Amino acid sequence: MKVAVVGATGLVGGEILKVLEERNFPVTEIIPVASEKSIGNKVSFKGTEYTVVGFEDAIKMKPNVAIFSAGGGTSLALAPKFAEAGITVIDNSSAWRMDDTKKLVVPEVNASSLTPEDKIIANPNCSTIQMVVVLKPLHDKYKIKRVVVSTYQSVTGSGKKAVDQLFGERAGKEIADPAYPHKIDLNVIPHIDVFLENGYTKEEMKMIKETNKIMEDDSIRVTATTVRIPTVGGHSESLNIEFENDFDLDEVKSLLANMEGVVVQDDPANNVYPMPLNAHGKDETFVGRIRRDESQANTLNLWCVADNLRKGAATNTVQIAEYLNGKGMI
Ligand code: 2RA
Repeated sequence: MKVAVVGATGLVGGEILKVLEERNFPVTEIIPVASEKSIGNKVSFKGTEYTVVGFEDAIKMKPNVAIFSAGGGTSLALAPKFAEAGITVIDNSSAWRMDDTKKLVVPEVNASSLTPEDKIIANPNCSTIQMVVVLKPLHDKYKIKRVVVSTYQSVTGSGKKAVDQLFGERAGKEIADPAYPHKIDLNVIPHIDVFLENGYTKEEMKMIKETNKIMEDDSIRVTATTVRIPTVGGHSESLNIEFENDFDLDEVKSLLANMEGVVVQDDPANNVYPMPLNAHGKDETFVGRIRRDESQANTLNLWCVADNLRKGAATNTVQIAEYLNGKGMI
């Protein structure tokens, strides 16, 4: 497989290269692609140095698949050009996610919806991905009515500039060009992406709309509050889930334990629960603090954590490529 990584010099691009390498995706050639200013730079993959090329050259090199992580504008402009040349695009930006003609895929949940005709495939938002892998087995069994989610999101979700802001502040440096409108070290910012007219942020609305699309069920009601915290290991989420039907707590734990990509870490007596420090660098979504909401019937509380650069971005895109390759679609 010839694999183009568009945005190869960014935080997620670097992670995609790492994940392709670690998961032994059958790569014969990596084509690192980036904007003008990075062309000619070197990127290393499995001990070989590859030169970063521009978009036009990348298309001429005819990769089987192009994994994009270069922002919405780049995706809108360039993904169709790759697709027209017969190259399957897996896109990590928000550009195509809510387009009715494009699939929005979390492989453990809805990969089976993919067909060879899908030439631009959207990768969901990081905070949505880890939530839906947890919701899926529970929805199948008890039918979800409503989800109330509050997130605690890592600064890595805002890119390198935000990581530099956190560590710069921690080192007592003056930050000339901060990623956030406030200090992030020793702080919590209830504001991710831009505010919309309804008072929610775009990140919150992504979690709502994307969940309905991926789960193929608009009847699931979702409400979200998304919050940035000064950590780098991954995103954490508190989920309150109301079901149509009653559930058994042990059965809930076993459904989650049997879900592909989910690991249950739930032993409060021994202080075992998911944390970003432990999820960092891992591909799974970790779930714990699983308990009944005693204020309401048929309702569950839990806590889930995943590395947002891995399962929330790079790993999910590579898993889509693995699925397509396994089915002979690329
Ligand atoms: C964030 N969801 O964490 C974004 C990244 N895609 O800010």
